[in-house]
Amino acid sequence: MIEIMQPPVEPFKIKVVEPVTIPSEERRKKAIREAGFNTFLLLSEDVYIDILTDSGTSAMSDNQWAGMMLGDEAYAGSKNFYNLEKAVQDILGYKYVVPTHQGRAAEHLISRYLIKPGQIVPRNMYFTTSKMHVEIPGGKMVDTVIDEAHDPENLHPFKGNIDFEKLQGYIDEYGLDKIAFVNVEMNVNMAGGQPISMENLRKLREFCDGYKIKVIYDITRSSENAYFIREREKGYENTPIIDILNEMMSYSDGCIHSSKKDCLVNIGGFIATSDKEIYEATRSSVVIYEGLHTYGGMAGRDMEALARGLREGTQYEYLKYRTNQVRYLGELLMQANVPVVKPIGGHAVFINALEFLPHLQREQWPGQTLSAAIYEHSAVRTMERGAVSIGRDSQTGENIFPPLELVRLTIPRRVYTNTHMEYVANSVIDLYERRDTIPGLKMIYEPKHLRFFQARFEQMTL
Ligand code: PM9
Repeated sequence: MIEIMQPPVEPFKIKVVEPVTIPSEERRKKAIREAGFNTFLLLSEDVYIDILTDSGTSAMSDNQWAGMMLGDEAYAGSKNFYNLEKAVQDILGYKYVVPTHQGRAAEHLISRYLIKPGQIVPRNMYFTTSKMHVEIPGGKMVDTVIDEAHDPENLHPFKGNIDFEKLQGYIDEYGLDKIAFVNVEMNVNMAGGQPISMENLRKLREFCDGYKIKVIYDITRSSENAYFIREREKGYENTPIIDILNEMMSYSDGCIHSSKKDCLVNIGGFIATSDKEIYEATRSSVVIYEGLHTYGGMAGRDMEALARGLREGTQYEYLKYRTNQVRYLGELLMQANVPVVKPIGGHAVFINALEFLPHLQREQWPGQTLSAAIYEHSAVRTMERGAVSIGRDSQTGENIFPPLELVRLTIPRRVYTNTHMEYVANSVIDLYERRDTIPGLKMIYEPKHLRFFQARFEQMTL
């Protein structure tokens, strides 16, 4: 029997509220069919609790909103850019910042510069947009995460770690000149929000120095990763989060950031580096695709909110509450034996759809099916993270069926109360009790890129 923690105490009070209602059963049934059983195609007003994503869905603080009023909307040289640059230097230790409107724009600029056709990018598990931006310039993403990350039951404390034998294997197989760079994600999203250890990052730096390979991070969820390092890695128990972040970043050549997650803002992203060549190349291309290098697609006010959110999102008490709220939901589900990825990650609870719906074939899209069923049952919007998300093999065109076929219950930051978490848990547990009545889906429309966003499905008969 799992012992459930006390619900975590919020380190804030609520100043503004947004009314939400539970749509009727009849409306939910209609809405999910109109959306082709794809939760991305639901209207927000048809959703009661929106745990589709933690991206751009945070509640900002009064300090961030105050910063919005100080937006300097000058085309060039906005003072908010310099505040952002200073925050990146203080919190992450990089010298240079190239702002972008969000994470995938940063991925685009880095990939254009560093990847040549035929090259590979080893990474500790793929992410959807990251993989796409490796493939567009003619590259291929290959997986170097440890095997434990592919096993939902394995309790390894750092399931985001890189397996150096796998990495060496790719160098031997493809040759050194075919490695564009090594890409490292913090708190690996598709593995369940699982951290990478400082020891692993340090070793990777040494390994890559030996071959003169560049190391580029995806630091989208690095503050949550830093919190787990402090909680789980020997020697860091009393280290301030900012010091942990500075050390983590010191082992890289640069990074991309989707600031819509850890930085508690609704829009924003950047590239940061201390390498002058990477800086100059991406600063030069940002003006083609995003905007001038002192705004890169963001308004001045958005850069100010981001500069403040980057600092706020590293506060220890906040990170403790944040990760514990996710854990609380996970423990409520585990207590009722709902199969979830363990240990519970930083930003989301991931349900193992293969275990939840064992009567479905992989071609019946168990993750997609479960995500649609949760919505229909309770107006809770979640997201499939399995075969629909990974898409097809770019060379053979065949569907890929990854070991992890998951549904992600992604918790926006500072938005939902612990009672909301209990509503979500009770709804999922109720559905689990009658799981064998849920029929699978058939894909009837598949867009060319990132199909999970727009694909449509039809319900099959049981
Ligand atoms: N992540 C998420 O919900 C939003 C888009 S996919 C549904 O998890 C990583 C690790 C991400 C990420 C976005 C991006 C792209 C890069 N790396 O969404 O373009 O989790 O800001 O960032 C999403 P943007």
